[in-house]
Amino acid sequence: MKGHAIAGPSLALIKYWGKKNAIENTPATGSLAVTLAGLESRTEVSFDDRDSVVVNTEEQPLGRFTAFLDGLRGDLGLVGRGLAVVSSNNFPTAAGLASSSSGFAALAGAVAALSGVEATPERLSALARIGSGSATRPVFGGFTVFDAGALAARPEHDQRYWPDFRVVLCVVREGAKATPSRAGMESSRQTSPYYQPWVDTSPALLADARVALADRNWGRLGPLVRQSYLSMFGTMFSAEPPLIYWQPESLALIQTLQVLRREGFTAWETMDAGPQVKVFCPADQSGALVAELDRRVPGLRFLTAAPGPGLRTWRTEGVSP
Ligand code: 2P0
Repeated sequence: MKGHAIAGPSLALIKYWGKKNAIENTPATGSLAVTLAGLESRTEVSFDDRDSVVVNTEEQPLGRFTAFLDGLRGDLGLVGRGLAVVSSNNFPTAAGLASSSSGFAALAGAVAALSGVEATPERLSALARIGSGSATRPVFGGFTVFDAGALAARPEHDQRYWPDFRVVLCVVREGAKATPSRAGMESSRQTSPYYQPWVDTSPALLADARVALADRNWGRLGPLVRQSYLSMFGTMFSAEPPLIYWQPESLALIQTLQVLRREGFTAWETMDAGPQVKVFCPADQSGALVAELDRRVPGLRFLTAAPGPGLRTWRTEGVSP
């Protein structure tokens, strides 16, 4: 018997950075995100004598996974059962393309499917949270909100809500990042003088962005998206030691996008805990935008994604130990 799940990465327009409660893994700042289509974490889980986790054909140290698997077992009636996890991503892993959001959502979904428990999306979202805060969000498709202090994310608008919405992912570096988000946000919290102002200003950003999204208003949403990521990076740059995920091409893209906006493009970038730049734009501009970015900042790989579906899970029967 196997449990299976597919999840897309959750890309935040308004960012989660910092924890309200590190044990419960609840966020200090509410986030608003879009689940992406076409980029996928696929996970299958079966019972085994011991736990094992393979990601993209490489066996992983269990460190980060043990507490998560224990949490899933406790909630889903699987205490004492070993779990063999095999997962793969069809996009760069641990590089700031939100692979932990899709990976942990898919893992929660696959274990739930294996258990046979009919878990609601809200319960799956809360389970995914123990793996990664951002993994609460892609349990739902389309646009999602994960409020400060919340145990689960909630759906805001479904996948079909804004058919004109695209994300151009500019892949600056393919390798894994040096500092995982969890360590980075904790360092910001402990050492940055701008961390508390970041937390204090984030509710208004989230509220305003939800209104702009409800109006499908690029002109209002774009500056809020920019404010959120640059404020988040303010806490990273001012941490001790400073946390600098940007690469020269990241800055070149940010500056090029300022020029392209002046030239008439509706395109607003964001970044996460990595060097990649993600650009939100209307569908009919995405092709020309990629062509201009490629011309002005050559040598990068570009992926374009629309809002995608939420977590899909199923179970297959077969020999089970
Ligand atoms: C986000 N990020 O809202 C923000 C923006 C990265 C930058 O959520 O400690 O991997 O596992 O809860 O979810 C990445 O943080 O951190 C993240 P943990 P997570 O998408």
